[in-house]
Amino acid sequence: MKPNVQMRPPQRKTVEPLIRQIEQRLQQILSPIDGAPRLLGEAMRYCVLSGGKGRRTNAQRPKRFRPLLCLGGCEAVGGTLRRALPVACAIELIHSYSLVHDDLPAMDNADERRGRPSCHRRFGEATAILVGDALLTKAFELLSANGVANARAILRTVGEAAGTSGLIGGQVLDLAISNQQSAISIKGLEEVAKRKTAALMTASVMAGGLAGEALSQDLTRLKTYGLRLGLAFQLMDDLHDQDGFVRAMGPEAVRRKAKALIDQAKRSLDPFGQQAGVLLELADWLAHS
Ligand code: GRG
Repeated sequence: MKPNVQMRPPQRKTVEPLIRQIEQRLQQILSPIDGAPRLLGEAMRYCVLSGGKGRRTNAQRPKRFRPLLCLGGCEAVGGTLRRALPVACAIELIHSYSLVHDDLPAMDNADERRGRPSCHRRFGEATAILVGDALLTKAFELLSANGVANARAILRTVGEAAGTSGLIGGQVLDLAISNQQSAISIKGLEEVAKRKTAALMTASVMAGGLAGEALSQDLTRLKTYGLRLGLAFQLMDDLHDQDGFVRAMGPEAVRRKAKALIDQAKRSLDPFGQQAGVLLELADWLAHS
């Protein structure tokens, strides 16, 4: 059984006000939800929002890591954070959908998520499937709304990361690997991590850059940062869970690899100077999580 040790949410000073803004905007987006039957709205809010009833500790609250990456990407290129906020929240809805579906009996069959009953345990399986569908759909509605700069490029970037070459493809590979009897290769683990974890994180930071009207060379830098940080995130997550890479490589090698990737991710931000403050802070948080 996996130990229930989770990474704590980032709490440093620059990031805290951003988390508050993300929480407020998610509240606005999800209450009320146009046309949603009462039960569907309630279940969507239960899965996404931090507050409400439940026995969550601070460490079990959603970290909002992907929306923070998005706001950080926008800040790095000198964009206005306000313009990236709907994009950041849309990506958090996609992340939340993937967790709801990942917990389903046909996938990970998890009874708990973030310290309280998973969506299907609380609302039933059919509702949980529809909650995931509704969150994913809502995200694309937000991304295509008026006022989002570079909306077409953002839609494509996020769509690719959520789809067959990203989250969904990664989940299918992961399920296939879990069904094999043989030991998992490090290469196989990396392929899954790139798709399941790094793809949406990379898209988050790039979408922030696009919302901030980044130049193409800056987008390439953000992409490099996202890929490195995303892989490091999975390594750190596995260290907490003593799973995946830790079983294949051992904890010390995993820690060394994560540290090297985080250092490389930070170096790819050098050209942004102090404007990359949030992205640097997120990298430091991950290194010490
Ligand atoms: C069902 C399409 C589909 C995809 C599922 C996200 C996912 C793919 C599976 C969840 C299991 C897992 C270990 C994924 C790797 C990414 C990861 C570490 C997710 C957890 O993200 P955190 O730590 O969660 O940011 P919070 O709760 O803070 O939002």
